[in-house]
Amino acid sequence: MSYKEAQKKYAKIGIDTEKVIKDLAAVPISMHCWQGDDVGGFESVGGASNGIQTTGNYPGKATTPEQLMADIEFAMSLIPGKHRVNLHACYGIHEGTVTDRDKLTWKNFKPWVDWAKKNGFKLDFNPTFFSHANVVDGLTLSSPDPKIRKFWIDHGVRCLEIADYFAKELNSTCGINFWCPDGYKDEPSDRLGPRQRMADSLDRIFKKAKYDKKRVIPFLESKLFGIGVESYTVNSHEFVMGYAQSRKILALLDMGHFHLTENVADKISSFLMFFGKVAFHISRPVRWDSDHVIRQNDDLRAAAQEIVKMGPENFIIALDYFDASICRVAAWVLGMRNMQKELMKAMLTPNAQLKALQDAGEFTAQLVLQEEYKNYPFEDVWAEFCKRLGVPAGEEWFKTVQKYEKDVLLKR
Ligand code: RNT
Ligand code: ZN
Repeated sequence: MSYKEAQKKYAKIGIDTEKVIKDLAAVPISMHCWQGDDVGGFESVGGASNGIQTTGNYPGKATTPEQLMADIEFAMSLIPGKHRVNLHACYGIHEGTVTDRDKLTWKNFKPWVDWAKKNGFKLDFNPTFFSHANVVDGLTLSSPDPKIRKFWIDHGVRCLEIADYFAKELNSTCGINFWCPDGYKDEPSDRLGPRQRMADSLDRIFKKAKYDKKRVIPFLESKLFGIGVESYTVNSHEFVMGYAQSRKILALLDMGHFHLTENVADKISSFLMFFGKVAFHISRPVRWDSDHVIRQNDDLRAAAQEIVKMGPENFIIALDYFDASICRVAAWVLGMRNMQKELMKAMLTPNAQLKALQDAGEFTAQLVLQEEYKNYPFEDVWAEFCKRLGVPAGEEWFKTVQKYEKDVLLKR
């Protein structure tokens, strides 16, 4: 089918494909720098640890800031639209000796800002509460040791100030996500104490840091469990909901941080009602929080449908996965495009009509049409979208990645 024919077919069910193309182009996705080097960062050669791990050793990963920047630029050239880049504090750039996390400043991120300006990217940020010797007995901000807590509080303060620098320099908002791995492998005797210490540490961070409250948007990420911390996670879903709600910050939903039979998409509308905005880590858990590359599966479809129905402008959409067993650049491009494809499919769904059927109790018609609309000619609209934004529409993008892999990645 041609785009013109698809446009007519969609018009019959009340969908304006021109508007969809325009609307989708305006949705920025925050692309995670950490897919490029297996959450390694530039502080040590140790790799990811403390509640986070990657599997695989596919060749060609970025090991310097220049390589990571080049790979991100290349990946972005195959993704339609203009997007954001999500950095972690462990990606600070150090001349000679490494500045420790409690002393990081904007200077460690100036090269990233210069690069972002040159490429027209906006930046988001994350303090890094893992892969560090000061994660003691699996704890950071909730440690019973005041010295350890202070180190991580100082880190949080520094990071909010770096986020403020990003926001000012790039004239944009900057989302900053707090994820702490804190938890216990086995049944703790005290479940309350670590949570009280966590809340106190977070309060101190937000109180001490100087940042523009309008432009810097902090959120706290909840989690069910991690490898090695199976019995107790300090920042559980309930803790995060309570903390974020009472302190007027946002809560972040990660698709891999719930029981696998839970419907994460169902949580979105409640979040939106009570927080106004939702921060989202788009990920794909396979049997556990494995952070596989996102696919066009039912979970992603359901999340995208909710995002579109609730208004994409109310979301901070950030990808969070890291597969070290396949070409990392391909993993970025595929995941970003899959996210956009599902958003487009959701925009091409006549949601008002389906809602009316629900409200009228017409459940048979609702089911039939929900299924039939899935087979509408989405790919023709997608191809037109890609054409207008100057990127390949189909799998030919992968040939370009293969060439980059041969010419650049495999020569590292
Ligand atoms: C870990 C969390 C967290 C990290 C990133 C690197 O389970 O999902 O968001 O993946 O901060
Ligand atoms: Zn996450």
